[in-house]
Amino acid sequence: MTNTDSDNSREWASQAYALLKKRQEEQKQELERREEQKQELERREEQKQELERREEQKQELIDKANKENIPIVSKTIEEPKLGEFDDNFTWSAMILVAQGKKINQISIDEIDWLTKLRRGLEETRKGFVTELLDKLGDDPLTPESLDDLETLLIRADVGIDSTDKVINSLRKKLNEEVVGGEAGIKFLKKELKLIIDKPIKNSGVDLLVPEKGKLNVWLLVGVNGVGKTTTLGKLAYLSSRSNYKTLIAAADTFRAAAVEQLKVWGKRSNVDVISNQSKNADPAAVVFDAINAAKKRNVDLLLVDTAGRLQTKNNLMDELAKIKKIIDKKVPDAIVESLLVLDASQGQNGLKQAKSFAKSANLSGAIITKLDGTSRGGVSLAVSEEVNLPIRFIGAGEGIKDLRPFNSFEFVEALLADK
Ligand SMILES: Nc1nc2c(ncn2[C@@H]2O[C@H](COP(=O)(O)OP(=O)(O)OP(=O)(O)O)[C@@H](O)[C@H]2O)c(=O)[nH]1
Ligand SMILES: [Mg+2]
Repeated sequence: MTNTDSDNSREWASQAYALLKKRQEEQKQELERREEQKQELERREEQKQELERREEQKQELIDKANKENIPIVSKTIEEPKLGEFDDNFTWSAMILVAQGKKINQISIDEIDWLTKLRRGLEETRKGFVTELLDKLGDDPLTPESLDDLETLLIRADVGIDSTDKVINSLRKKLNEEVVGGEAGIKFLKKELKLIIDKPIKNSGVDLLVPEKGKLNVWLLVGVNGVGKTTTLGKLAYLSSRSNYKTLIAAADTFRAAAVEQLKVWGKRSNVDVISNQSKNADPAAVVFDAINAAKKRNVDLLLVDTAGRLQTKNNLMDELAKIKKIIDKKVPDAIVESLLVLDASQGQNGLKQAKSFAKSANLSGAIITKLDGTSRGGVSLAVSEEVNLPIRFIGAGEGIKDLRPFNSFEFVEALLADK
């Protein structure tokens, strides 16, 4: 081998080595790549199995919930906690017992609500009962104390008609017998309850619930800002919690943010919202779509949110009439409720609204909102007496659980609670 040959061989060997090294490097990388791929596949398989396992668990829970009638609602809603053993608890428990509840039937939810109701009516009570009790003392009622009571009732927005009714009954009783302070309050409670109960009795329905096996359509109507959308959100929660298949129709197409507001409420209670995002969409067309969806999905309760204000050329009542017409045409056997939402804090103004809606909107009931923190809770009585509307629900707060079916006993007890 010559020197040149030797140099060439060395060069060749070096190139071969470099090549082999490169090939080995590539093989190593290929192996690493395959290993990674394998691991990725395994990871995905594990994830898939995990998802399937969770899905199975979820289905099991749903089946179990359905079987045992346990409501399935979003976990994000905070459950009320048992507070102190205080005056609020004692009063609430006593109200439940007075209605025939057994100790083991009492829930924290109920105590929580009654506490809210009593607290909510505090302002109304302050300017009314507290003063009344101060004036009455332990002495028997006199014609003068009746005059005081009359003023107080009017001031609490109870309305002239209801006030007249109560005062006349009390006067009649006074003519017949001596009535002490405590007996006077008891009689007052009875009279107020009679006034509130009358339209409820007349309607033939003590407690408004969706009728199973039929499509129930509840329209929420009222002027702007009274709490229609919030109330609808709370109703959706109550309804889905009670295992009614529920759907929401976003028929307030006037206010741009209304649909988003409803979707947030829908999400909280796992209820779908049917909407049409396009500008100036026709509310009746949204209701049309919602009814189609409701029929397809076998919905029990369709909740319809409506606008509180429209462009001036459109009339609120015309729009409501159009919505009603669509419902009557598409589902003539649906059970339709037109519920007027009233903001208690608007007092006599709210009463005026109720009267004008009642004239043209063919209402079947009322929902009183914002009873928390107003001194005008007495307006509920005026709605019953002067507009003859059964009160179906009351709201006392902005939370999802701050709405309950109306219970006249609880309401009057909270209104006239003596502390
Ligand atoms: N404190 C209190 N606030 C309430 C209650 N119900 C509703 N609200 C508040 O009232 C405001 C108006 O409520 P909405 O539900 O938007 O009223 P709306 O009638 O749908 O209003 P429009 O769609 O504009 O006609 C909101 O800030 C609610 O949080 C209640 O019971 N108590
Ligand atoms: Mg609204």
